[in-house]
Amino acid sequence: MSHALGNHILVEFMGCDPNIMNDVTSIERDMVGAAQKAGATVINSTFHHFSPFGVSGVVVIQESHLAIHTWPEYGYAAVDLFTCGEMNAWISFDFLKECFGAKNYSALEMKRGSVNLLTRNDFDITSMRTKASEHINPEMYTRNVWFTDKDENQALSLRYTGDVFYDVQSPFQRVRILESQKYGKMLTLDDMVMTTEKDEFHYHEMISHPSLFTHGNVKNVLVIGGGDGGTVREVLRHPGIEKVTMVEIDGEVIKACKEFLPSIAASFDHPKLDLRVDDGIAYIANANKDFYDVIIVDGSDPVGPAEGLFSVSFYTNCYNALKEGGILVAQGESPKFNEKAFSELNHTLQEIFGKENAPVSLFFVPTYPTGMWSFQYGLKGSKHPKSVTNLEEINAFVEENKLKYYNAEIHVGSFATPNFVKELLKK
Ligand code: SPD
Repeated sequence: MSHALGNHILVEFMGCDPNIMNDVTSIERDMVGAAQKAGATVINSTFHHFSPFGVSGVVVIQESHLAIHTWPEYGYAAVDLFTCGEMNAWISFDFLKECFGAKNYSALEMKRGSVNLLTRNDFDITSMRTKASEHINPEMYTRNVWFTDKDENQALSLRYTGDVFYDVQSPFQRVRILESQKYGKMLTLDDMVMTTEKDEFHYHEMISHPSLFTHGNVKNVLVIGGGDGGTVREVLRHPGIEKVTMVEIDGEVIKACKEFLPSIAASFDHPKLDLRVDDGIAYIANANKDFYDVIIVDGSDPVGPAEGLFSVSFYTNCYNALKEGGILVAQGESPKFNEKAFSELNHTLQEIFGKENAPVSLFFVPTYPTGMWSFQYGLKGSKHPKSVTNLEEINAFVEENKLKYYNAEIHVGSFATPNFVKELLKK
């Protein structure tokens, strides 16, 4: 048989463990491990997870590359093992078969670059190869693992270290703490970014302070959701508040954040906090009438356990539980990412609180898809957040608490709506 430059094994792994097929971290580790097991020198790895399912990635090795695409819903992985030189790619094959728990497989081996069909150019690359190898440190290969939060048409990807600090499938959702390169540790629920160490203040300051300063005399607050603790941390900065009740459905979220995001989960031991692990939807259905000054709904997106946080009955119950003059503020989705959920929620609030009593505030979150996000209000009284007069008090509070996003100008400005948003809000 004539000599070839490379050897290409095209592998079909079938009947693989679907959880492994959807786990970008373990696939990256196994693919790098497969290369190393066969004696290859790893240069770089790039892996992406696609929500809701699937992983794609490449390990570049000095001897060529290993690549993978997975379809967890079929327990299937398409793998390419392309090698040059002496490396035995069948060692990588055996290793991956084991790691993925493949029940069946097929493999097609192909020689690439038959030398008797090629004409060799007349230049010497030996010195270049020696020089290149001086720059390679096999212990320090570059990892390029990406977490992608997306729908069918748009995505936001964050590069992360590949390290997983927490990964638990709770009765409600998959709860993970990963570490992003740019924004530090982050909480993800079912493949969606919830919060990160370095930009959480955008969200948590803006969900809390505008309603509290608009009301002006808040004593009793209810927070539904908010398991990472950032919202109650901000609310509890207001000294006049007497009691904050927080109802989070998933104890795993609280546990994960207490351990790995302590700067966000900073106030769970506060004496004014009544922390309950319970279903917020059932809680508000049975709550006292005319009881709370402010209700904050810090929920996830309208899929999975948070779906009910977007329903008419839920907001009707919130309305009833608010005192006269009370304010509701809810995580309102994005007018650029999920327009439908955004406008439907506002229409619901207009229906329950009145057309003029459902304002929207817009703010930026770099780690949410499109970066443009909203909080939506229900006002059970005539005080509109745009017309706050206590601007000096706000700025003194901002100064004292060293806030990083919210201030008096942002308070007023965030309630200005671009024309395309006005269109979305029209009924
Ligand atoms: N797509 C993200 C929706 C925001 C959900 N809430 C975040 C929790 C922060 N406390």
